[in-house]
Amino acid sequence: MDDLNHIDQEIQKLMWQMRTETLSKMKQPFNVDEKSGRKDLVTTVDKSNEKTIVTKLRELDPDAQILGEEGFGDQIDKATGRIWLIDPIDGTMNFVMQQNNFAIMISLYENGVGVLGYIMDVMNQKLYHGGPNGVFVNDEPLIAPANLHLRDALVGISGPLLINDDHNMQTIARQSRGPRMYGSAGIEFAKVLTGELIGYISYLRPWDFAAGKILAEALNLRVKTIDGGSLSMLSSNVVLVATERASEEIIGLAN
Ligand code: 2AM
Ligand code: CA
Repeated sequence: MDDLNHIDQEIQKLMWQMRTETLSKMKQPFNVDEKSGRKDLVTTVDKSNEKTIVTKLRELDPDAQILGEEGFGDQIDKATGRIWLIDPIDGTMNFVMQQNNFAIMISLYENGVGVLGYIMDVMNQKLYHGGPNGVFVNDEPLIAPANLHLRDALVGISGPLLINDDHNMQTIARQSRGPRMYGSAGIEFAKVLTGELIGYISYLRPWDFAAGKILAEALNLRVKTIDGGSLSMLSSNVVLVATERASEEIIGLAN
């Protein structure tokens, strides 16, 4: 394998290339299919993005395994060794309905430990990237957000969790300064990294939270399941990312 710094530079370039390609494909007609139902979409752009990313990762890191949402990577049953996770469009519903508020995400884990994470906010032209040694937005270093209490800040909560009041989400929303809902895990993780949100709670699959978890933990944020446990990297979890104080408060209210 090439050294990590070289890989990091190459993936940053790839993320900007994927942004350009996604913008140009978005302006042309593309097909939209339903996966599990009318609220779970996939487009030809999701699929072609994933194919391009898988091809590049195979070239850069041939011995690693790849877990991609649309299935162009490998079948993975153990979180050991080097694993790349890909979400080729995160917030596909927003991509289709709004042409805004969606992300492209890639991350690298080694034996379950986060190494590199990338979240591209396509429409705002912002690449959140880094690893345990530091987090950047484009070329600017990010500093850890203030360790605020839930009552002093806005909290991101996914639509289904809040509507159904799962894990007392309506109480949690009421105790904050207000809930917000953006419909893309990548965009919401980015808002927690910058301190716009004190936290974010959603039912997520591994590629939805993998990149955000690496960047958040590097900024001293807590990333856990809603009952305070550690996340499984190979299955869905109700994920809570938040400041240390808000994380304790939210876990207390949710259980
Ligand atoms: P996706 O667009 O990559 O599928 C929407 O609330 C956010 O939650 C998006 O980041 C979406 O990712 C993610 N998500 C995870 N599980 C989902 C599910 N079962 N249905 C819809 N969105 C889901
Ligand atoms: Ca996706």
